[in-house]
Amino acid sequence: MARQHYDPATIEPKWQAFWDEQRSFRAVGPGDPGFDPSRRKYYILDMFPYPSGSGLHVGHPEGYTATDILARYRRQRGDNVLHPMGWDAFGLPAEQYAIQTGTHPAVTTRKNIETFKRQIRRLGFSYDWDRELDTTDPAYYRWTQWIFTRLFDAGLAYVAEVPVWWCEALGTVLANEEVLDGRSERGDHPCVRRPMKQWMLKITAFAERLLADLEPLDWPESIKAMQRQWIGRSEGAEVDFASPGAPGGRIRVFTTRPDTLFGATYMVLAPEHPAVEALLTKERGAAVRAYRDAAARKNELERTDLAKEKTGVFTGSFAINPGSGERIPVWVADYVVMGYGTGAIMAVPAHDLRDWEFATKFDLPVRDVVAPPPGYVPTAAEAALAREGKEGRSHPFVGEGTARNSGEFDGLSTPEFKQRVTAWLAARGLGEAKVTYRLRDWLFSRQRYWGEPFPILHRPDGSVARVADADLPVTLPPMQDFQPTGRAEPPLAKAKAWVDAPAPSRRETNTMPQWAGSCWYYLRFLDPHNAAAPWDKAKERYWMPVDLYVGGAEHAVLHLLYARFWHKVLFDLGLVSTVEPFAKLYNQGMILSHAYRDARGAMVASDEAEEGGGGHVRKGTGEPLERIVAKMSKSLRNVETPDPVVEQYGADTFRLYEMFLGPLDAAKPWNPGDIPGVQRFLQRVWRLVVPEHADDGALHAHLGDAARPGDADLERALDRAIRKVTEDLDRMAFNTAISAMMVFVNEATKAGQALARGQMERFLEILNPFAPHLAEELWERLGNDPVRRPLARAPWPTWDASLHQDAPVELAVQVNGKVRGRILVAKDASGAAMVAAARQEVRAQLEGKQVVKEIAVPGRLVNFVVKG
Ligand code: ANZ
Repeated sequence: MARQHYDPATIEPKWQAFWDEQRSFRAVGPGDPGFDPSRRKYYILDMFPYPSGSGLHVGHPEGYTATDILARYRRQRGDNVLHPMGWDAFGLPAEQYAIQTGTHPAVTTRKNIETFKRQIRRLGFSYDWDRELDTTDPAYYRWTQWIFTRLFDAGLAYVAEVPVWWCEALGTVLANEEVLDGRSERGDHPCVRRPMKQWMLKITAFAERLLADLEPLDWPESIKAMQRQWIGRSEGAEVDFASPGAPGGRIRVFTTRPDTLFGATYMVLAPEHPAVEALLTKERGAAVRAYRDAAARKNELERTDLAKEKTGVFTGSFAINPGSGERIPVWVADYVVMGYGTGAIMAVPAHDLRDWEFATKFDLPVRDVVAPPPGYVPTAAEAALAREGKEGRSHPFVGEGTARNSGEFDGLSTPEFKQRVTAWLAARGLGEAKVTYRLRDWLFSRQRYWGEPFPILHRPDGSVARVADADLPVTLPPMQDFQPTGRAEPPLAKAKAWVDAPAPSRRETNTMPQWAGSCWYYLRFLDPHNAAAPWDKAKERYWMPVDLYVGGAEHAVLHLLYARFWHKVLFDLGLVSTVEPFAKLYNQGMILSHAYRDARGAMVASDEAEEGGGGHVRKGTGEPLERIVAKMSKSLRNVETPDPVVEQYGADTFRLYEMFLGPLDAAKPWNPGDIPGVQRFLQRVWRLVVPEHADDGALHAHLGDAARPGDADLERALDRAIRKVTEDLDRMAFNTAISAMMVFVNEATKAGQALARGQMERFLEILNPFAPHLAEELWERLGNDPVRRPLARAPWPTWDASLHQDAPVELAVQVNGKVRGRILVAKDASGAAMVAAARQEVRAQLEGKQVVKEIAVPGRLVNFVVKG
């Protein structure tokens, strides 16, 4: 007799083919045959990947496995699950690769998508592949362009000559969000500021809503904080200072501390401020112009960094402080930037660190106007700037306190003073309350080839118009030479026939940034084959918002802010029904790898090290190395990929191992040494059903009889496992759910013939989301017809509350607030368990209706709010 092994290499392809054939994971929405509105919808989305040339690394399937487990779990719970996958395939790497190798980016992209798809499919994820999309497909970007035309029509897309980040190495401009500390986020190349004509999107018009609407979202607090910080709301006032030489006779400043008005002893304009030219006097002219030219060569960070030595020049002109009535000098200095507030400040050296430093350097007067509260201790930054002898104070004070040296306002607290002085200025026509945001408009054009062309025409008279809907998409022209020109002129300018096709108008030759396609892909998934509209409105109303969005925290600002912005534009146009796209966001933690460090602390790539001398040593030299946990990177050659693991152990083991590494949101190292242990667990599950020596397809004899009752102890163990797995899935605690299943399998193995078939089936129902290939195989071997009774749709098992210590409690089950039944559940039943039991109870009343909300109040009631 043959030995019957657990053999993932035969089981896994078999079930993957079965799911494909059966279209087991097809999501059914309004308008589709078989749509059942009474089922609760669940839209669960992964951040779709950029299909890079190197294929999947083990970090990709971390989130995908988690969402797949939840998608499968929700299907078993009876939800109508939408779980799609696609490709974010425009962008720089494909283009750079194309330039290096001479292969067209369309070809590279197609190949990379194939690789990604093959790798992802091998892991058995339950995506609805009928909805697959690719942002570089003209049938997709037709609608990206269509949305752009809506932004254009709404006045939210405009061309401006703005100082932008130009990256010489990449040959393109970049958005603020793509430049960190003056270097490109991609490739870490130096960037410089220069004025260029660019397409901008008016995201600033949405600043307040982007901020306010964050609050109710179920998102990690850290991500919300980053978005808030990026939007950067500042409350303060704008104040006019009379200055005869300035245009209009006044200079307007923005300040967050109008209460320090009497302490403003000089003013500063940004070098690019339009009033500079009018203010400079004959004697000062040459010095000011020279200074302005030098400032243009620095970037914003270099200019505003507190640690940098302050520089500046006096214009020769003066202004009047509207509070103190004093005549104060007007300077130009590059620590004031043009893009923020009004580009001019009132300088209050006693209460602002930069002003203090500047005043110290140029020997400008300091006037102390805020008394610190009693017991106040200077901050480190304040103390660092200490200098004896000015007005009896030794350091600046930037906190809040009580006004002094401020005329009629003396004695007021900082917040009171702010209000009073703002009203006082407003009454005299000298200023007003003002809210300012750090957020800048979104620089939306790139001088690259591999992106969406703008649906824009330049007319002979110099005006711009958008391409008519009927003429979309504007497809990328096939080109051989798409090298960036290195000048402001984009590569598309070289496609002369394409540019001139709409003669006498000419096409816009910039392309959209990579973020464009990902701003709305979650909407296209709802209706991916619609050729008449980007999506059907009824489908959008049904599926949106995304119930759970899982991806890396690196998208805290860029993608998530841009997508929220577009969504709000679409909402205002009546094209979507929710104000926010993603109700719940979850960030998976980073999977780390290993690297080595030599005695001098230098990093050593993983393939240069080997085991030796009781530790690790450098190959060849034997020099001792320290093994450390490090991020996966090409340069350290420590990128772990799923393929070898799946090859050797199978997809189910891979999935389980990924989830067993630790909590989903934690950073954790990849330790392949632990993989065999995980596989042993699955082998034990196999053995519970399949005897070691038997004919092909044979079962343990004691599982043959479906009517045979199970052992009571085992029943309790199973109940505990079901309960724990259910509760853990509801809080996305996958690793502890796996532990609970391991505990049960140990018990079941020990119990031997006491395991009943019904018990094994219930166990397979909870194992299924985690290890679906193995679960399906055993489910079938137990005699279930996978077509007529598919495990993928088998109801999620409930546990018997009476087997637990606590006496069960009675809950009222309501439909739209009216009591329709009563159920018994365990005293500490989870919300999900209460709802599952309640649903059974009022099945009949829910039939044909759409449940829009479920309210579970422990110990009291479950209420279904239904429509229809
Ligand atoms: C007077 C003052 C007194 C200020 C004081 C601060 C403290 P946030 O909070 O980031 O909004 N400022 C305004 N426009 C600027 C510009 N274009 N470039 C550089 N600095 C600028 O910062 C607002 C404060 O930053 C403003 O309030 C202004 O200095 C400065 F005790 O005005 B303050």
